[in-house]
Amino acid sequence: MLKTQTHAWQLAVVIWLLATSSAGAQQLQPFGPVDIEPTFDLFAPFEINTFGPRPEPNEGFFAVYERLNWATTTPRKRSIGAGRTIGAIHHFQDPQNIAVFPQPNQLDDGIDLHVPEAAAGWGNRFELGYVADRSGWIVGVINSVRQPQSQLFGLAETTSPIGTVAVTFDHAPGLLDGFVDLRGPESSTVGANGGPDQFADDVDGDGFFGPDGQDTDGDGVPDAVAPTDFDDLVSFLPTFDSFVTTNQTIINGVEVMKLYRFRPLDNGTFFDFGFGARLLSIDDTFQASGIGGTLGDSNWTGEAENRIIGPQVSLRWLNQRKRWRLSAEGRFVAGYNIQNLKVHGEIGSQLEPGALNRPLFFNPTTFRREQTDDQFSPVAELRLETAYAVTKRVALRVGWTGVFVGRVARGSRVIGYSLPEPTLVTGTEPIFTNGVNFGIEINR
Ligand SMILES: [Ca+2]
Ligand SMILES: [Ca+2]
Ligand SMILES: [Ca+2]
Repeated sequence: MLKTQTHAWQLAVVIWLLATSSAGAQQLQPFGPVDIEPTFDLFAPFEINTFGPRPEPNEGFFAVYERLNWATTTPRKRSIGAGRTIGAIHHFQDPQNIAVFPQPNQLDDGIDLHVPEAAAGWGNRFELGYVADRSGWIVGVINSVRQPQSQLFGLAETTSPIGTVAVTFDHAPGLLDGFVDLRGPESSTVGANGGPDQFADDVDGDGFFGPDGQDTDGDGVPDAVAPTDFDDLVSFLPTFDSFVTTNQTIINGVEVMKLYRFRPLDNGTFFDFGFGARLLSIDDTFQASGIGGTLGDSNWTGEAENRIIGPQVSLRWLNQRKRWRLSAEGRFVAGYNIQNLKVHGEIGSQLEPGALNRPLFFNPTTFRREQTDDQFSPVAELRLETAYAVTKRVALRVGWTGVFVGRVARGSRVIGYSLPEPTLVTGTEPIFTNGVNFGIEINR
């Protein structure tokens, strides 16, 4: 993105230099001779012409700087595994802290469905250009509208040895099976009040304790070597003690347009028509990180870079009433979206195969997948603004901007929730970003 911004600035500076170089303007002006001189009367008083024809709108070089505060729609939620019966839910509800044994349970929802709500982010918008003899050029740059937002699930201090926050992953049967240790005898010296005793629990009650032997004297503690009792295996859920998700959307853009200004109407109304090209960049990143539980520690990231480029047309309506000016402007881009998609992370970095309360055969797994995809992504933008002329050349501006973009890839949606390795899935959705802008304009 830095490269795009740098190019945009270089382009803007070159155009500015070409236009302001009085010696070179006549020869180097690529779009026909423009016989205008730079204006320096920034502080000339605003003139209200009450006689004769209305003054023409400002011509010459202009510059606009605005702060943006925009919010972008949250990625759509997905129904992964909803209603599917997998694994087991476990909990310590009993006041004596006696484990309730895992039972197959209906899982209606998963953490992967919960992308943090959208938050407004700050950014900048710059516009440079000129209008002379009712035609001109404009270069616009949108710079880093960042919208980070995170959400924490679960408790930092948990009472369950097998996690408190479940994430719905698809996986082969048996992948998450393991021996559980949630209880021990009352006499246990390790676990208090019948809690975990570091021997696998005898889930099926036949006196054999998973891999830990047989209880021959009935005291609830295995005391003799015996073959592993695989009937004591349970299916764990993918769980963590605590879990954090973060979503960030960064928007950048640059546009270059040729402007034509229609002859003003008598009531102070005039129209600008523009056509040119636009590059809009939407980088969306979703990160998830889980600690503890049956799959600790795990993290995975979905990144979706959207580079939308295409021809742009614009139409701007303005109405000037003394010092106040109202304007409405629509822009449309027939955009081609080149998407760069990535999924990467690590699952179960703390896993030790064979450990109690963990999947028996699951090893720590790292993964990385990348893919590109192309889409047609139309962009429609609407700006509503009002400006107040402080002097003849300087005005303060406030307004609203809404941008609709079709077929955008989102970071949270490229992640395919399967184990042992998450996959990459393609898919797009429209997004809408909007918010306020305010700033200063010089000779616009
Ligand atoms: Ca036990
Ligand atoms: Ca058993
Ligand atoms: Ca015993």
